Amino acid sequence: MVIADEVGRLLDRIEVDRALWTDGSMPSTTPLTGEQIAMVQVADAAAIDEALGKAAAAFRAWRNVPAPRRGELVRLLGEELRASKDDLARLVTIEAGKVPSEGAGEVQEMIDICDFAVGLSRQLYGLTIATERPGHRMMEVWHPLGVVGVISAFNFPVAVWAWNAAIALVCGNSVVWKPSEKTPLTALAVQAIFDRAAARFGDAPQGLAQLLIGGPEAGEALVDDRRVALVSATGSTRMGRSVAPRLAARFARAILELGGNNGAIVAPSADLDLALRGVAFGAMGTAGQRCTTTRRLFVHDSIYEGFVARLKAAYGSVAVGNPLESAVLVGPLIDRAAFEMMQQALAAAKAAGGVILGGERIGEGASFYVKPALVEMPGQVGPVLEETFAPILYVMRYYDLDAVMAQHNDVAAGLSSAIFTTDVREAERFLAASDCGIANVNLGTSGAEIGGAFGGEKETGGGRESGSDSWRQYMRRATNTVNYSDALPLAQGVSFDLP
Ligand code: UN1
Repeated sequence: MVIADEVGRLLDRIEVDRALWTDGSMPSTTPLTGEQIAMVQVADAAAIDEALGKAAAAFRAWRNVPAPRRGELVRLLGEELRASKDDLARLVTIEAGKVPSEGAGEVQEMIDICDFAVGLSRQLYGLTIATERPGHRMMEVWHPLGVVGVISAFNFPVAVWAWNAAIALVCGNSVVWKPSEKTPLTALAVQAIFDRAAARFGDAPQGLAQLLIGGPEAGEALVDDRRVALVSATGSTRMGRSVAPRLAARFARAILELGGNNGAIVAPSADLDLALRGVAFGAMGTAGQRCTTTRRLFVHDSIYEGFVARLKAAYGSVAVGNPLESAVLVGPLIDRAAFEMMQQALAAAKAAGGVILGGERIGEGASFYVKPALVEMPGQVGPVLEETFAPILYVMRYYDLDAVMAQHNDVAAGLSSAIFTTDVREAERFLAASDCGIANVNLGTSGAEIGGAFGGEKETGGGRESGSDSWRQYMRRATNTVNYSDALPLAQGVSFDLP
C-alpha cells in the first residue's frame, strides 16, 4: 500500500489524470513487491481507430511546420523531462525494478536524445549530386514520412519511446506508442510530460504524440493499419518474427530491435580490474534484463583461473534486493515468468555440463529476486545459444582469437560485443571480426550512448535507432532532377528525336 501511495503522489506531481490509472480494467503491479499499484484504462478497438485517424491528421499538419520549429517542441520536451527527471526516474524504479541510478540514467537518455534531435532539426541534410547532363541539377530531399508506431518493452519503459519519438517528431512525423503491458504508468507519465511541452509550444496539432495502452491488439493495430508508415518495435525475436512479415506484407517500414546474445572476450593482455567491472556491470546490471546484457564470456586460458575466481567473488558479494529499501546494485526480475525461464535455462545448462554459481531465489511471495548466476560451461551448447532475459553469464575458456571469434559469431543474434585487451592488433582484429551492430574495446556490451546508431544484425533485426544517421529511416527520400537548360538531353546518351 505504501508503494501505491507513493505512485499516486508521483503521478499527481507529473499531472497524470487520475481516471487513467485508477478507473481502468488493467491491473498494474510493481516487481519490487509484486503488489498492485494501479488499475489502468485500456484503449479498445474504437479508441485505437480514432487515435490512428488523429495521428494521420496530425501528420498532415506537422509535416508543413519547418523542421527547426519542430525542434523547438522537442527542446521543450527536454526541458519538461529535466524538470520531472527525479519523479519519472523513481517511477521507472517502481514499475520496472531498476535501481535508482539506472532509473535516472534512463531518463537522462531521454534528455540526451532530445538535445540531439533539436540539433538534428537544423541538419536534415540531403545531397547535391553531380549530374551527367548539362544544365541540370540533381539533389536528394528528405521529406516527413507519416505516422510512426512505437512498440516498446518493459526493460527500457521510457527511453525507447524517446529515441524514436524525438527523432520522428523533428523529422515531421506523428507518433503513436504502444508500451509494454508491464509498464503502463511510466508511459502515462511520459505522455503527460509530452502534453505539457506541447501546451507550451502552443500550436502543435492535436494527436501529434499519442499513447495506446493495452494488450497485443494495440500493437497489432499499429502493425497492420495502412495509416502507419513505420513501426519501430523493441522486444523479443519471437515478437519480431510475428511483426516483420506483417509489415512486409503491406510494404511498411520496420525498425526492429530484437534479442541479443552478447559476448565479451577477456584477452591475455587485458586490464583485469577494468575488465572485471565491465563484465560485472554488463552481466549483472539491470538484473540481466537489457537486450545488451553480457550473456557469454570468453576468457583466455592463460588468465582463466585467476579472472574467473575474481568474478565469482564479485557474484558472491553483489547486493541484490529492493532498491527502495537499501542500496543495491541488482533489483528484481520483472515477474514470475522471467524467474521460471531463468530456472529452466539453468537446469538446461546443468544438464549440458555447466557448473553453476548463484541463480537462487532470494525471498518469496509475489516478487522475484535472484542471485545473478555465473555458469562455467564446457562449450557453447544448449542454453548458451539462446537469449534468456535474466542475469545468467555463461563463461567459457578460449585459446585462440580466430577460433573464439568464430564461436562468438556463431549465435543467431548480433547486437553487442566487447573485448578487453591492451593489444592494439587484437582489438582491431576483434572489431573487424565481430558481426554485431555494436563492438566495443575495453568497455562492456551494454550502456550505449545515444549519439551512435543503436541496433544489431541477424536475428536482432537489423534496425538502427538513436544517433548518427538513424533519422533517415524516419523520412522519405526524393531524388529531384531539375533541367534549367533549354535542351532535353537524355541520360545515358539515349536519343529520342521526334520527326
Ligand atoms: C534495451 O535493452 O532494449 O545500450 C536497450 C544499452 C542501452 C539500451 C538498451 N542504451 O544498454
